[in-house]
Formats: sequence, C-alpha cells, structure tokens
Amino acid sequence: MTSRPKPIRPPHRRPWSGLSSSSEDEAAEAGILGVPFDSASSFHKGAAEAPAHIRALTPHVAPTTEEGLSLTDLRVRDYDDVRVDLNWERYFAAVEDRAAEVIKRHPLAIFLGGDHSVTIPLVAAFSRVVKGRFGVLHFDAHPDLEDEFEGHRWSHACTERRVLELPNVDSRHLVLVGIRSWTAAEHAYLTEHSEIPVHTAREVYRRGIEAVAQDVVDRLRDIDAVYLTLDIDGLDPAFAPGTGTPEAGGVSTRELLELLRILFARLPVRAMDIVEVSPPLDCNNVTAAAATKVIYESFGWIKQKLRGVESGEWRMEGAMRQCH
Ligand SMILES: [Mn+2]
Repeated sequence: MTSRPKPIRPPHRRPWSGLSSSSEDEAAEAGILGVPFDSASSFHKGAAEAPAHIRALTPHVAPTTEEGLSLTDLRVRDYDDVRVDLNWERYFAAVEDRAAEVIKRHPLAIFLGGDHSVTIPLVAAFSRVVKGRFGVLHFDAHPDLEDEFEGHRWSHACTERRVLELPNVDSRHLVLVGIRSWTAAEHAYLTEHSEIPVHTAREVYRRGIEAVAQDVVDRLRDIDAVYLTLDIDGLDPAFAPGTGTPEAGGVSTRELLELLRILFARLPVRAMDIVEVSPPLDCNNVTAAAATKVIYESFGWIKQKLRGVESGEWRMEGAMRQCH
C-alpha cells in the first residue's frame, strides 16, 4: 500500500504562523484563550465569531514584528475557546477558571473576545492570580461604567464597574484611554470619582500619544501587574469598522501600537484582552487585521522583555530617536 506524503506547509502557513508548535507547551511565553460570547452586546453583535476568525488569519501572517524582529523562537500556546454555555453564570465561572490557568502558566496571557462583558470574568481571574495590587488600562470609545445596563449588571456597558468591585483594584489605577462617548450616568460617576484618570480621544489628538502614554506609566508605576483591556471600538471606525458600536473621532491603529509599545516596555503587563471585533460587520478584515497586528507586536514586546527589559527599552527609545 502506498501512502501519499502529507503536504508540508511552511511554518508561517500554520495557525499563529507556526509559533504554536505544541498544545502541551507549558513553558510558552504567551498563552491564548478565546471567549466567543456576545450575548451582552447592546447593539450589533458578531463578536462571538472573532476568536475563530482571528485564528484563521494567522497562517497568513509573517512571524516577525513590524520592525523585523523574528518571532520564530517565541513559543505560543493556544488553549482554544471556552465553549459557550447558555447559563451565563456558569459560563463566566468557567471563563474565570480557564483564564486563571492561562495567567498562572504564562508571562503573557492574551484573551480574544467576545463582547466587552467577557472582561468581567477575565479580570476576576487576574485578580485571583496576581493577588497584589494591579492596574487596568481600559482602551475604549466608552467608559463602560454603567452600574446596570438593559437590566443586567454584566452588560458590556458595566465592565469597569464590576472591575472596581474587585478587592485589589484601586479606582486610581483604572486608566481610561480613547473615550469619546458617555452616558449621563457614566459622566456623573466620573465627576464623582475624579481620581479615575480619563484620557479622551481628543486629548490623544491634541497632546500626542507619547505624552498620554507617559501619564499612564506615571499613574501605574508602582503597581505589581497590569491588565490591558482593548475594546477595538477605541480605534476610529476608519481603522476598525467591524464593531458593534462604532464611534467617530477615535485614535489610529498607529497610535494604539505606540501606546502599547510604551506600556509593555515600562510596566509589568501580564495580560491583555481584545474585544468587540465583529467579523460579520467588518470590511476586508480591516478590524480583525488590527487586532492581529496588536497581538503579533505584543509577541515581540514580551520576547524583548523576557530577554531583558533594558534591551526592550533601548530598542523603543532608539526607534523613537530615529523618527524625530
Ligand atoms: Mn467597551
């Protein structure tokens, strides 16, 4: 009997560009978990399709950063998705448990939403694992600070109110960036809680992303760990049209990458989620490609960090000097 040889695909034609070699790799630098849930979305849905869709793009992505840093020696472990359960409480409990394992095992945990409600169990998991004080960077067009929305405290408009209820988050360490739409209740809450730093999209435009990033670094400087929650609608709809609640006047993908580059170099970033990418609302994968770019750059930043923070910092400063 003759057996037909299996076609051999080049490494970057495999999921995660071939960086995810073993599903059992506990020593991987980055662990990835999908949370395909969008039932808490208040407007257009579709974010549940994002984890599978982003994965499907990755065989076509070259395993390098934008500055040519090779990622081929980086190890990534993909934990697949937390399969959706129609019992919302049981589902979020499962997400929290699975996420806690990923955060415990890997220097960087990357979570793919889902709508922004999934951040509630993800940050709860972070709180459980990290134990010490931690900071949260909330990149979003909206503050997500409603106490209850559309009859539920787990709406995607309530994410950061639930985060503030965790024992090891101080409201001074929840930093909002990209904001440009508020409900009356959110505005009242933020007026009452002036200790919560808010950097609007307009402030980013007027002061520049580096000045804003430095303020975020100063605010979170003495913190033990940082969680980044990235709502893709923080980007301008020109850069991220495929999302349920687009809001004009946002920051660019370039500015987001510069912000994250600075935060990764100077703060103990341990976990990141990317939420509200909605493939059925997207146009030529523009939004999913922005999310994928952020993930691959974060692979590069964590690689630089694990090989020594100094070199990461130096590379960043060097790159900045070249630009000026
Ligand atoms: Mn949000």
